[in-house]
Amino acid sequence: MSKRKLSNQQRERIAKNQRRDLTGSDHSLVPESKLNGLVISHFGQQIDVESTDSETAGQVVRCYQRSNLPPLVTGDRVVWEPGDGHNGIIIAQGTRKSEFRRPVFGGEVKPIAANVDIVLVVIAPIPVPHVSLIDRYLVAIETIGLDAVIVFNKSDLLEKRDRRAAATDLLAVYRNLGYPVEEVSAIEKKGIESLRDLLSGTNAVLVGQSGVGKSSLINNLSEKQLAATGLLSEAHEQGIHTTTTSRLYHFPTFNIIDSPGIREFGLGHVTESELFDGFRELRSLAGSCKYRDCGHDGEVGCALKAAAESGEVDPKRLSSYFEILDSIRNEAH
Ligand SMILES: Nc1nc2c(ncn2[C@@H]2O[C@H](COP(=O)(O)OP(=O)(O)O)[C@@H](O)[C@H]2O)c(=O)[nH]1
Ligand SMILES: [Mg+2]
Ligand SMILES: [Zn+2]
Repeated sequence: MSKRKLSNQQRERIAKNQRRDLTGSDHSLVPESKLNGLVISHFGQQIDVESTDSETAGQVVRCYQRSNLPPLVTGDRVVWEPGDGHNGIIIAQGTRKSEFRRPVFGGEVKPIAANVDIVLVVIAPIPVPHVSLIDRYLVAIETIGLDAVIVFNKSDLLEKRDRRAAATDLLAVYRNLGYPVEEVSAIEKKGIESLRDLLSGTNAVLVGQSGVGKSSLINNLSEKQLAATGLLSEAHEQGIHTTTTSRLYHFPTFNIIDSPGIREFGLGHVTESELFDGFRELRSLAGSCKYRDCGHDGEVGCALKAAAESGEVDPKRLSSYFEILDSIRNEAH
């Protein structure tokens, strides 16, 4: 996608054209000089907007947003106007069908992608996955009502037997819960076809720790290099941040948003009852404890304790639930 400025000729043609309004508002309300667009990426004050109007569709123009608009994110539908020179100005935001959020330090909630319907939680043998991080993502996804898929990348690194065993155990937990699990290798292009099929017709966002291979997956889903990838630092086995902002990529049958890697994922905006519901296997146990105010902390007649003992609920998931519960209680103070 090249950044080109709209020629005067194009602008005139645009002005003459009847346009679709993708923000869902009344067509007649969009004045003629205005264009529909899609936020592709965001760098501080500057936002790359791709025109979605037929005449200029696909062209990306760097824009600023009117100060009365809320913060915009990748995937937002907008109405914009070509300005002087290279830049444009965003004058309206379309309604969001969905918004994938994560809180940043200090408890502030920050959306990272709009209008997505599926979230790919990417994990890998290295960096070693944290169950509680996976579960935090799943709670955030369940709370918003989006579909979650676990993508286990770098399957080429599973030659070592202990690593293979650990991965099998971990993935079994999520498979048993009914989450789709895709084992892939971006580098060896394994499992890529199946991932492509699963993505068909969706707007997806990739999330997960830095260094798991999100950008590499984007590059290997297509035939050409699209996203910058980072080298894993040998010493820390953590990814070097090369993706610093979310960016949307178009594929023939789907769209996918690459997001920057994160080390921590808080859930400041999630309530205790949302957390409970975010663990799908716990939902059916709501209200089944003997005491209404059960703290699920070893109390007599606790349904969670019983479910863990009978094997109905995975003990790893239950301890992850408690760990997150503790952290949201602490974040609330
Ligand atoms: N062995 C192996 N390495 C991979 C694979 N996918 C990505 N990597 C490496 O992991 C590192 C981080 O990849 P990157 O895509 O930047 O991760 P991101 O931070 O999640 O976007 C790079 O050195 C990649 O070459 C894979 O399938 N197998
Ligand atoms: Mg990246
Ligand atoms: Zn209980």
